[in-house]
Amino acid sequence: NEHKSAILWFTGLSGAGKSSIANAVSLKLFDESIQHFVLDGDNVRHGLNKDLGFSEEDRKENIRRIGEVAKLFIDSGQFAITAFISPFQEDRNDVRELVEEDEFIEIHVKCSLAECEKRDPKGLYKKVKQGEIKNFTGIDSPYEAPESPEIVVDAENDSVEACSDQIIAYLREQQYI
Ligand code: GGZ
Repeated sequence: NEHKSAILWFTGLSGAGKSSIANAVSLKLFDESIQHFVLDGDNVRHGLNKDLGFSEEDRKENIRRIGEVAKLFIDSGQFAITAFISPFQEDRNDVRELVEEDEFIEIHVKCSLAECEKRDPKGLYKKVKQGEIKNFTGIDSPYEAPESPEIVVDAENDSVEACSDQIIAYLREQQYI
């Protein structure tokens, strides 16, 4: 289908809902036959980036490689949807610089740490409390919220469905799709 491709760059805390919302957006694009691919921890951190951990340096390299892969998808005419914490503004800015100005859409999946800890979908915050995981984002590793994201979704109060609708509406308004 006719569209202008871009990177939909999700950023937010662990448990905020990045992957769920990214997958909901993916379903909606699929329904309209719009080519795209979702990059997330499951298909990147276990393969291409399995040599990387969660130190500041490794997170930086993680994001750099994901940015380069996302750019390849744009070059192939597809949307790249990325769902990583990507905690540092500088690293996200570096990815923005890789592509044309209108090809990077930064999406803040906003949800408070308290709510993420309460949801704890993978039991990771519990493990952090028990001292089993170190350098966890939001606890003992920093998260820098986006300074000027194209989109902010309120993942604390709005449903996955509503957040994904908001993103699709943006893509229509800005005439990407
Ligand atoms: C943050 C961690 C950590 C630490 C393991 N800090 O909720 P999840 O499980 O599925 O998402 C988190 C994922 C974060 O990987 P990213 O590649 O998105 O991070 S970054 O962009 O900062 O490079 C979490 C799990 O991996 N996880 N240890 N210490 N999240």
